This record gives sequence, C-alpha cells and structure tokens, in this order.
Amino acid sequence: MRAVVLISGRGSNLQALLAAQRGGELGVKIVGVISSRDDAPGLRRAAAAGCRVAVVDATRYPGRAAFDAALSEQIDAWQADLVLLAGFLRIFTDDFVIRYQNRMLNIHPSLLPALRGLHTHRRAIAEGHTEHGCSVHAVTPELDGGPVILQARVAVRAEDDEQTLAERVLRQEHRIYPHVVRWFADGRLQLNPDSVILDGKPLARPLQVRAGDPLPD
Ligand code: NHR
Ligand code: GAR
Repeated sequence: MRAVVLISGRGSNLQALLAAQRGGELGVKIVGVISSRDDAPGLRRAAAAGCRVAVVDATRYPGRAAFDAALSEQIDAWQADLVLLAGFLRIFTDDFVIRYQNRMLNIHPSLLPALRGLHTHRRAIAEGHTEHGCSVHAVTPELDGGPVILQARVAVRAEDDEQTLAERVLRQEHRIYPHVVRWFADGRLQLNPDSVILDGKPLARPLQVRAGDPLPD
C-alpha cells in the first residue's frame, strides 16, 4: 500500500511515520511527501530519509480550488492509496476531500469534538480544560469533523503553558498516528463518510488511551 504524507511545517509526525516504516511497523510505504510551504523544515527530514518530496506552494495559487487541483495532481502521480495529513495547514475544498474520501487520515491536537481548528493548546489552557490530547480521524468535508478512530488523553497541569502542553500531546501523536495507519494497512480499518469500521465492527465511539498506557492491539 502506498501512502503520501502532506505537511506544512516541522514534520515531527512525518518523522514518527518514517521511523515506524523503517522499523517495519507501518505496513504502508511512504512514497512521497508534499509540503504546502517551500520552507517547511519537514522537507529536509523527508529528503534525509530518502523520500521523494514535492512542494505545492499555497501562496502561488489564486484560490483553494487551484491549489487543491495541483495537490491532487501530485498525489495521483504518485498513485497513493492513502493520504496522511501531518501538520497540514490548508483547509480543503469539498471536491478534494471527496476525491480521497475513505482514504485520508489526519492527526489533530485535541480530543475531538472539542477544540476543532487551530491553536488548540492555547485554547485548552485558556478555557480551563483539565484534559487534552490528540485524535486520529478520517477527513471529511467538515473541518475536523470526520469520525474519530483513536485518541490519547493527556492531563493538563496547573503549571502548563502552551508549549509544555503541546510537547506532551505531541509525544502521544507520535504513538497513535503510526498505530492507526497500521490498522488501515492491515485491512482492519475501513473509513466511511460518517463511521469507521474496525475489525468488521462499527466504532460506536473513538478508542482512547491515556498517556502512559499501552495502545490497543
Ligand atoms: N479540510 C477539510 N475539508 N476537512 C478537514 O477535516 C481538514 C481539512 C484540512 C486540514 C487539518 C486541520 C487540523 O488538524 C485539516 C482537516 C488547517 C486549518 C486552518 O484553519 C484548520 C484545521 C486544520 C488545518 N487553516 C487556515 C486556512 O485558511 C490557514 C492557516 C494557516 O495557513 O496558518 O486554510 O487542525
Ligand atoms: C501537530 O501537533 C499536529 O497535530 C498539528 O500541528 C502539529 C504539527 O507538528 N496539526 C494541526 O494543528 C493541523 N492544523 P509536526 O509538523 O511536527 O508534525
């Protein structure tokens, strides 16, 4: 199975996926990495790992539809079976999402449906949340609204600031994202527009782990 990873920045989730691939634990081959920014540090990680890279610079397209068209041209040239968003910062048009419906995943830094959108750590602290975390979900046209597969819960500490909280959540992102990709690769996970099937059974609610706990099989 062939996966393409979409990034916009640092690329630490990409790095976690590449590490899992190297360890034989990912189950899919990352055939290319596409960045929406030409200065994304993640591009260097991809190149260092021997991955093909492409830049589809969002600032060079007149609108979302033109950007998405260029993106899908590259994804399709690489014949991706699976599209993985990893810190990707551009909202897609419905047409793009529908094209990759049922084969596109995202890692989002909150316990969805709480805190959709950006700056989730800052908002978790500002709103006084005592728990925070991250979610792997199927991408649907509704922003951060697709069915959630696996979440990791992280306690918010009184002394946390945006950065310390983000660091602890990020460590969990790096655990749960490769794990869910493996389920997909093994044919255990099927994505539908408003449900996900794991091992033949619809998930009534997301699977959850706490930060220290082992991941579900
Ligand atoms: N597109 C669709 N249609 N549905 C989803 O669920 C998507 C998506 C595109 C990206 C990732 C998401 C996240 O994990 C994602 C999910 C970007 C923004 C955003 O506001 C929000 C959520 C996510 C990604 N982007 C601004 C925009 O106007 C730009 C922000 C910037 O460039 O700094 O595209 O949180
Ligand atoms: C991660 O925390 C990811 O969940 C989040 O941005 C960070 C990217 O880090 N994604 C979003 O907020 C998407 N809008 P990375 O580039 O090191 O993987």
